[in-house]
Amino acid sequence: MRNVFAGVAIVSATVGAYAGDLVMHYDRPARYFEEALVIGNGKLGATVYGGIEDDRLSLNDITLWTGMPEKGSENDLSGNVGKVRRLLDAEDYAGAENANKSLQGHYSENYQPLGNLRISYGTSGHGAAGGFYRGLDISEAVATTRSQVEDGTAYTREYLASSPDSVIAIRVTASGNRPLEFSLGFDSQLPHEVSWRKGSEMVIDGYAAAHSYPVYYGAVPDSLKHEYDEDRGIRFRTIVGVDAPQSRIAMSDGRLTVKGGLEATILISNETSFNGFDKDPVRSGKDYKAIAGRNIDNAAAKSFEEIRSAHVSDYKRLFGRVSLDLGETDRRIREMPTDMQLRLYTDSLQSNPELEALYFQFGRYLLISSSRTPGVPANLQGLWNEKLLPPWSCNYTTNINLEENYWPAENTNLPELHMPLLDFIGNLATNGRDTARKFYGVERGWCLGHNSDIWAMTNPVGLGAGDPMWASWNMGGAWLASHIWEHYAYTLDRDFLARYYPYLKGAAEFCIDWLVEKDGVLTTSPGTSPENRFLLPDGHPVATSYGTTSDNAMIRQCLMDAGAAAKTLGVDSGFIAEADSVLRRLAPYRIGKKGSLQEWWHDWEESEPAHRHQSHLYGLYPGNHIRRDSMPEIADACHRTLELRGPDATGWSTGWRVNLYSRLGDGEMAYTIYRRLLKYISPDEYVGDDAVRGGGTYPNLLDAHSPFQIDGNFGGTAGVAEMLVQSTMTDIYLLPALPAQWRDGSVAGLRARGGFTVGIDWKNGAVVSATIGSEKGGCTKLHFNGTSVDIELKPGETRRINALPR
Ligand code: FUC
Repeated sequence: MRNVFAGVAIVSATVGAYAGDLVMHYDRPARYFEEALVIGNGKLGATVYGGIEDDRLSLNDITLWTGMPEKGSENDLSGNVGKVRRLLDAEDYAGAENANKSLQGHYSENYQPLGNLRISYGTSGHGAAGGFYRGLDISEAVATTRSQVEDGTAYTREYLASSPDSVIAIRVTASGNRPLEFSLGFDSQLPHEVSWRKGSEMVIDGYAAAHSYPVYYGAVPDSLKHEYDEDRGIRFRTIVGVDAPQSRIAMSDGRLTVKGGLEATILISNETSFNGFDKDPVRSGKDYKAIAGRNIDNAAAKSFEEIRSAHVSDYKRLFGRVSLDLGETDRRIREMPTDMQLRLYTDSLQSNPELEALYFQFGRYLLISSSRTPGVPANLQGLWNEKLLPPWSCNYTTNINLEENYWPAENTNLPELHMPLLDFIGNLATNGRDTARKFYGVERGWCLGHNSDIWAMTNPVGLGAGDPMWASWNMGGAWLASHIWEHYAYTLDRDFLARYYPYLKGAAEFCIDWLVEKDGVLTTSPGTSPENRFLLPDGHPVATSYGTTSDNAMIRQCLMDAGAAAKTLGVDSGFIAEADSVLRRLAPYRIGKKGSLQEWWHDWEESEPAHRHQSHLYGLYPGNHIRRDSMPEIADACHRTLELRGPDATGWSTGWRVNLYSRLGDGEMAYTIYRRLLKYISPDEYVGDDAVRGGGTYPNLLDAHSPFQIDGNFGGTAGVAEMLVQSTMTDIYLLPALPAQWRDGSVAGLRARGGFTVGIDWKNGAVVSATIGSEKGGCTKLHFNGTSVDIELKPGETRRINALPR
């Protein structure tokens, strides 16, 4: 890796490298995944390497998973709950920890890579004589590679993933005298066959395993972790076609070659047979071959320009709703490649407000690119995965990661992109009834463990040997169901609430029936505090206990949200009364001997005081029942918890902490932690002495857990919005956690609870003017510059409020 400081002067002299503040740009092709640029239409996606002679797009379809629909648990294990509870009553925590493993079922399935499109320009002279450029313009969702050869010919490639046309389109152009010459090949780690269609289209038919195990499951060697079966599992068809009117196109040895002409368009379509979480993908699968064919035929009937312009306007309709200006970056810095900017930003105290705003907007770009498939939310890597055995199966982890993906959906004005998750909750609510009964003996409602997959698996994992600190947790339903109320709170969409309320109520009913009475209050038994452990007096670490603060917090929020939903809809008065009475009896928060929020029933020492999870702070964020105004001591204890956890964590944890500090009104710490999230991290396979590891941000601005997980990107984006606007159903707070570093700025298009859209212009840290709009009309109290104003808007009204000079 080059020394970035030495590179500053040289790079700033590169003409035209800077192309606007919403462009990521680089001066060389990607060598590693963590340098490559991701594009996606919410279903089909690619990681683009932009190689000069050999280009690679690693392809994904968000519906390509191993496995088959859930069959539910064969055994009823709920009889084991009593034993764990008895051991806990006897304070035999080590015994309870062991017994807790008897409440575990199978693991989730794995998300699979589709394959690679390899574009080989060979010796045809695409090699750069200088001026290599690789970039991703997130204001349009188009990636570009440009290179030049000696005779002045410039080659440009544009890559996009179109939602309106359901294809990936690549345009390759030569401007000069030297015509194009390249060949295309496809490879995949999945079983597949290549055939030809319509003379010059490459067709790849393949399938995923009917079952697989996670990479970390030691009982089965990696080579046996995938069970392939020609007659079971999700099928796919990929079609690659080229439109190059002035060229000769030929097929040989499984490759397409294109020679002559100055312009070519490559189209890729893909469809899988996945037809819903409960449908057999073979016997009741989608007509995937016909769909893949139709999509490429329709796109091939259009010019690249038509596909591009439909894509850009569709994308901008979503992306363009929010603008953010945090100030200007020094010209010499912003002309540097994005990875070098990130490194400089990490290694010095250099300010780079455009990079900070770019990271915020990149999270919105990623949500638009990965969350547009009904019932299939963005997974642990959004949708970009190259591995057959990806870290944590690239699945849905519900003790933080899946939910964090959706934190920016409402406040950064992308509510329709929340729907894949909200529909997925419906699938979980269906399967989770069986889990509630067979694992926990609870007859009402539904529940979910800490993992799920495209089949909406709900059981706790571990096969009887999983460590309870992560495997034995059943609050996934309670946590996820609060997203239903949040979507309503921001949109005031009553029809939505009426349709999804049963899932929220079902999650709450499970919680009510799972509670036990302990020392006169209600709490859970057994419970864990993801994924931390406490130390027994003999120093032994254990996770299984009764009465964990995070269980109580999630149940509290779930019952509050379910009650609010029932009241809004004017239904279920009996349930409202039941939820209210449980809320009154729920175990209260406690402050421990260190002044922090107590994580467990007893004030035990944590086995990892700097643990990445901080689930006991759930009520502060993403929940909203710990508030500085109504619970000041508890809020202070949350602050103390964060101080004790320290500044270093994984990407997602760091993103979470930005939001937590924002809720505490501590803009300086929120900003410090945001900078920490933007810490430069080297690609995982880079092995130089100067490699930087840990949680932060890779050169391509994807989040480093590490390895890559997308949740930190989304947490960071939500966190910036949270620093600028906070809201309840009755109040909106402007600039509640503005750091001194963002002295002057403006934001437009953020959303607030109560159905409002908010814009702010600020100077010297104070609001100069605010714009507040409402589609449905409503009242709120606007708090800014130490004062507050009551606002009432008619449907469709937007009002501008000028602040009096302070
Ligand atoms: C939880 C976290 C890990 C990781 C995994 C996907 O188990 O504790 O750090 O993010 O999910």
